[in-house]
Amino acid sequence: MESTFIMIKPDGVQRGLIGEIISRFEKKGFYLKAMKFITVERSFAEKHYADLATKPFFGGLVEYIISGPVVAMVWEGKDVVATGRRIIGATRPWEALPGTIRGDYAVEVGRNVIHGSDAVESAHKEIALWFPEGVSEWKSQMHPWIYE
Ligand code: DAT
Ligand code: MG
Repeated sequence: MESTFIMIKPDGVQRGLIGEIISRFEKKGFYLKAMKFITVERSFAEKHYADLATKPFFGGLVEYIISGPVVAMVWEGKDVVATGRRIIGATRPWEALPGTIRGDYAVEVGRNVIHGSDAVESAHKEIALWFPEGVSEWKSQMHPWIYE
């Protein structure tokens, strides 16, 4: 089983989309392994987006991420990294299909509601950054009804 890092960005929190977003991952059959409601500092946001530090939009991206509380989560499941990205939809909301989170709830690339790790390796890095204390070991009783 794989884990991914998912974050509801400040616009998603402000717009009251927390429940809807969590519900989509839950109903799919993924397991919530860790969650925190947190406003991060500039240096932390810069570390999270370090790979994008040279991009022209980096400053605005960091301002946006630190502008209010976010919901940071770890979700576990089969192929959850790639499937999570499909649930989220394309980075640019006008390219995100209806039925995806960004396709349904976002308009602008700089207000695209949610983050999800883009690969297993980045998921490991992001989970370690956001949850240095570790995640829950719980196992869902639903498991045999979702996985063969
Ligand atoms: P994703 O969040 O889909 O993994 P990314 O890692 O390429 O996309 O970029 C991180 C975030 O940066 C993205 O969610 C929104 C913002 N961003 C990306 N490209 C942008 C652009 N051309 N202009 C403004 N913001 C951008
Ligand atoms: Mg990314």
